[in-house]
Amino acid sequence: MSYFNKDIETLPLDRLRKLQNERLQQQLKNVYAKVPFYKQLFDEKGLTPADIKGVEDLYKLPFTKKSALRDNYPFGLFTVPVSETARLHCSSGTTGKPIVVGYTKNDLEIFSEVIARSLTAAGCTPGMKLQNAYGYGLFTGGLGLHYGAEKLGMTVIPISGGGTEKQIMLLQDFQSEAICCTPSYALTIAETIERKGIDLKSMNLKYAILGAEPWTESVRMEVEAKLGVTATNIYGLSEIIGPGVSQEDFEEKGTGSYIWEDHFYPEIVDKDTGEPLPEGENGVLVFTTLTKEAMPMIRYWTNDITSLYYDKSSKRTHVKMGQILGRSDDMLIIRGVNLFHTQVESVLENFGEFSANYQLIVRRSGTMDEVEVNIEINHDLFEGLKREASLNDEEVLQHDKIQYAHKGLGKKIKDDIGLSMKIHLACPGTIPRSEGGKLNRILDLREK
Ligand code: DLL
Repeated sequence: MSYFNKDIETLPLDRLRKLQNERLQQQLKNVYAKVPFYKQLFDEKGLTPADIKGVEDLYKLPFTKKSALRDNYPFGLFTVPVSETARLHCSSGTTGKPIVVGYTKNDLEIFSEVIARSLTAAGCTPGMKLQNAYGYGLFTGGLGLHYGAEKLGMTVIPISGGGTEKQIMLLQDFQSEAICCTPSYALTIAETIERKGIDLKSMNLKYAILGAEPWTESVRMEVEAKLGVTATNIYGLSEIIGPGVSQEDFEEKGTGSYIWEDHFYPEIVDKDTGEPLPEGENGVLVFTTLTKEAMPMIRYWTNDITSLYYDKSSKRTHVKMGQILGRSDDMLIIRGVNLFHTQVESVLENFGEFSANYQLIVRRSGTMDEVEVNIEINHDLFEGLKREASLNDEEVLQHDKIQYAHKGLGKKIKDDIGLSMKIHLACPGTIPRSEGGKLNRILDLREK
């Protein structure tokens, strides 16, 4: 196992807790003194920072939600004058104004440190070239990965998202060993390489660091096979720091991502009651930043649904989180059934006849909500059937083999998820792809 900061990454749990508690007390004193929003939260509960002795007392404090950032737009949650910040980033809100986050020089140091740890866990080493295909600009992905990779000693290729042909050209010409981008964009690049018949031997890619949107094992398998890489998950959110809040280790793929908890203390709580949930249970992920200076967050309600657990078999002591199952706010409720699009993705994993590209379209018909799964046929199967039986596109869609899988998929969705969904089969390459940014898998056409 490789570390960027072995002492901290393997710190025994009792010492990690002690460090967290010291940092938490300092942090709470700071926000109480400097941010009226937080002082009010404490006052309303009749609490002072001295009442929170350590992380085990955090449950006494209320949550901070995204609305707090909106209400205090743009700089109302900062502990320092804007002139003392070194950088500002934004994340798109669901409506209206963006969410603004600020960093002091020290915050940027920590940002780079957690990214350097993450890239090391992903398999990267100093001297490797990282093609950074996360968007540069207000989004935290581009610059976040950029400075962290430099801190690790990598050579960064700041290509940003999009421009797939150029991405592929540089992968070949520069022989980049690692790429970072959204999983859906990695699929776009992989499919383009396949379509153009480019030999993977002309490239030197070994690692892909994918995040910023939910993805599943089937996407991992497809990206790994088509790009010849080991793909790991990077997670984060602007409000907490950006990417690098947690990262999967490439030697422990599929067992969860380490949360760098000396900086970000996580909790899992019930999405309805807010009560803390035990290790292993799914609920809303909540973070308290322990070291952030410019814009600390206390019990920030991420809306992301996952679980936490300590992997006793690992040398790293920090807690692991599972894949993000979805967001509590983009969770669909269809005829009373809670639905995350990743549930449909998990069913699709069983059907090699289809590609990993799909979209869920939600419509209201009378008083009933209906979900349609728009799914592409696997490219090789499609072309194979076309060639073998000299069929046109429409005839391939009607082919027995495809119709059989179509019925099977409908039944398995009904059995596994408890909902009947309409399935619409599409030709390869016809469902929208990521152009470098996040991909929205759900098209909700219901009137709000
Ligand atoms: O997406 C930061 C980031 C950049 C993470 C690059 C990873 C790589 P925001 O734009 O603020 O920040 O969006 C944060 O994206 O609350 C999750 O819902 C989702 N998200 C981020 N990473 C993952 C992931 C960046 N690995 C929101 N898996 C978060 C699932 C993710 N969802």
